[in-house]
Amino acid sequence: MVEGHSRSFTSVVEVDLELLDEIQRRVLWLAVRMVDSANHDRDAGDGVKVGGHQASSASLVTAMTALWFAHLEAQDRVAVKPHASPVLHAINYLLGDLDRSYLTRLRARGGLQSYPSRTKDPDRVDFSTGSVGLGAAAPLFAAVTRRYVDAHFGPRDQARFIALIGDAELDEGNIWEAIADPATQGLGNVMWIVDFNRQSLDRVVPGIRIAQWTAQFAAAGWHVVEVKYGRRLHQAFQRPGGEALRSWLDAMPNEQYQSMFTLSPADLRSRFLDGAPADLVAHLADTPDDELVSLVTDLGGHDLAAMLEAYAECDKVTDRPSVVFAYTVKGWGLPSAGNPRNHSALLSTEQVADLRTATGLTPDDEWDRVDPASPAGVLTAVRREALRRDPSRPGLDVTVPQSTGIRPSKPVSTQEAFGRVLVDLSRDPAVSPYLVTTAPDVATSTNLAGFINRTGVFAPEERRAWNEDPMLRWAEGPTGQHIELGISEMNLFLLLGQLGLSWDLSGQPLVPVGTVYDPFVLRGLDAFLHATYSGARFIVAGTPSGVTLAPEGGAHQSTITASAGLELPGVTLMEPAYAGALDWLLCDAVTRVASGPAPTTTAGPAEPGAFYFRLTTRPLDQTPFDAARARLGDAVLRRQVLAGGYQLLDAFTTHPELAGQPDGTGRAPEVRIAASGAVLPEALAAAVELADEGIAAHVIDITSADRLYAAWQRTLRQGVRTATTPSTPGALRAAFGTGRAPVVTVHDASSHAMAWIGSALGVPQVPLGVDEFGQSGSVADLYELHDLLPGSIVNAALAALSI
Ligand SMILES: Cc1ncc(C[n+]2csc(CCOP(=O)(O)OP(=O)(O)O)c2C)c(N)n1
Ligand SMILES: [Mg+2]
Repeated sequence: MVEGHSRSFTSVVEVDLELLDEIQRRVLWLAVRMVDSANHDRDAGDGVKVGGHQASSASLVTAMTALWFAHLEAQDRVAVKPHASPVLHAINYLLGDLDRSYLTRLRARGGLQSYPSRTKDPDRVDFSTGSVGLGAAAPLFAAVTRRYVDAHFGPRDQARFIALIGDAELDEGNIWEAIADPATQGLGNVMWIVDFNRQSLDRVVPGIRIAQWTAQFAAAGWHVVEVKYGRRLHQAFQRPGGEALRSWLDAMPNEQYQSMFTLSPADLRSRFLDGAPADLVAHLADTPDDELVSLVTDLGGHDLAAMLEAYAECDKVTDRPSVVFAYTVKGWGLPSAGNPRNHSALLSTEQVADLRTATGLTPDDEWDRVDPASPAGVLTAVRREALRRDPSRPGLDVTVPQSTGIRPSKPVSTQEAFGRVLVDLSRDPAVSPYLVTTAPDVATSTNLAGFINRTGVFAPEERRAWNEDPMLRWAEGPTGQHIELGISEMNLFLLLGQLGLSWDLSGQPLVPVGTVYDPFVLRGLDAFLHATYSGARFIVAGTPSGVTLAPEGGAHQSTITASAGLELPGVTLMEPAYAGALDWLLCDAVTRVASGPAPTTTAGPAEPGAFYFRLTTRPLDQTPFDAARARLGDAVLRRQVLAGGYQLLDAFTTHPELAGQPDGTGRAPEVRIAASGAVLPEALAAAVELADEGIAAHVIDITSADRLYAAWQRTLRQGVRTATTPSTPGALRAAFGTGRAPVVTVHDASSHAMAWIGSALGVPQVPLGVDEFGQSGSVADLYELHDLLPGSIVNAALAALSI
């Protein structure tokens, strides 16, 4: 089959293996029947196949039964590969953590999710999985988080962070990015268990890859264990002539080995011995066909003792993470075992009936838990107690200031203001201990240096600084509050996601803040999604963004990130232009992250998830914001900034002559220019030009298109659901007023991101934005290329007035 070192089974396992075997048969049955029921007992009537993965589930039954019924402790956290979710639910059910009614509601609305979900499943799920590769890496970053939490807040009860992953998940690059990063080194409480069934979705994984993979793990500093053969094969190897059997098996390619599973016992013999040396053929001549089948398919991943021994061996290695390659059979114990087409194959009703009978069940008791009075029932009760956990507190009891009072007198960029506000918050003794920043090698270029100078860089042990840099004190040690990552945006979002779940997975809420070059948010987008789908709470600054990063050219200019931030569920996109607005928004986001999901703060009900600040390095004159502050007052302005937008410039205040007579005669035509972020100066300049042409142009600063859109959607949905006329949401009315003037939107991002505002207000709109790749140049060059200069905004306003 495949080369590599296999293990011996001499150590004593203090568990009753027969009991465990009885339980694993029940787990297999429940997992298979759950999928069967979802497909055959329910009819949604929509013609869409329900699906499910019986074979992928079966291959992890042994590993998972061994874990939950003989290895895990209450504090341990486990990620389960997406397609084994029925196994997890079956185990949770047997342990009393899931009501029986859910067993027939796999993949049904409000029922069990097809893939483990922290936020949507009713039972205990430590990590959401689904997009392969991410579930594997999540516990690794949860362990990074635990190491940080222990260093800063004192050690908690020890926990192991475990991932059960499919072998084809190792094709995902994020796996290798995760294990290569120095931040994940040395974590002895991490164990990955690879379900090494040598099959992916489409095929038998070609060739022999185990040697390459084990070498890659070892090179990254991991402890590698292979659980290759089961007890019967090991015994056979010990007998005279056994070495030939072992060499033959070790050398056999995956494809040949896998092809045996679908054959009759007699055919299997000839396939197995096809080309074999004469002494091996003779050696096996006396072994009956049936016995030969069970012998050559006896893999270690289905040997409970071998798996438990491997787990124990990993526990002994405390200075680095461990990976266990468990050789398994996809479809173990099922008629579809090893079949290359078994990934989504479902057992027939007859095959399910046979499995039911073989498990010792009838249709009357098929969904029952094990008899509590039986030895298996007693073991189950013991394990239920052993795994009981107290609920964690989701939020911090701290008062975060509403503002740091930043009032720059000179032009300043939002990126610089972000750095200054963070430094200020790090001086606040109530908030500071919980702030933790991270960046993928862009900490200094995204203005985190000030924070790092104050708090230091996190390292498990004190490290000597070899370079004394007067600008950046890169002091590394256990008290540092910045976690530096290599250039992997996947790792950034994976870490932010786990820092943002620290309240649950490490019993300590944190306020995580990440920074990333905005164009490369897309590089980590799937991990961003995974984090927010998992319910993580954090702040991320994408900076610099847009074509305003003019000299850097098209490869560094982000255009679709605003849309991504706006559309991602669980993420609130914010794009302020002025330092004062950024200060309020950032303090508010810190408050919301700190408070946890419960609505306990003065900031009102907490929004779910993450807060994404899209920032720039373009210094902006702050006087227009100061004028709006003077006009509206701090309280009103703050409320509107937080709600998503405010009127930055009222044309009738700056140009009273345009307002005409008190009776309305002589009033100038009106237009509203709504801009977000770096382009506000152009919007203001266009308003001046329009005033010269006798047009009253009001300027609205959109601080969060996302919040305005969400407010609009809420009123729309309410109208749709109750068949009533939707009202204009308060936040939009506050920013835009009640007039009917047309709108021009201006955004250093795809024009599409704010193209809905006209609809929301029921008025004509011309959306300006960046819909092509940019190139190098000055800001003015790029704004000219993409029609963002005042002249283009003026023309857009005239066009809007003529629609
Ligand atoms: C990122 C991503 N790409 C593709 C898929 C679709 N997919 C689901 S399982 C699978 C194959 C997984 O094979 P393996 O990890 O070996 O799991 P097995 O079913 O063999 O246990 C694929 C391609 C996915 N879920 N996520
Ligand atoms: Mg596989």
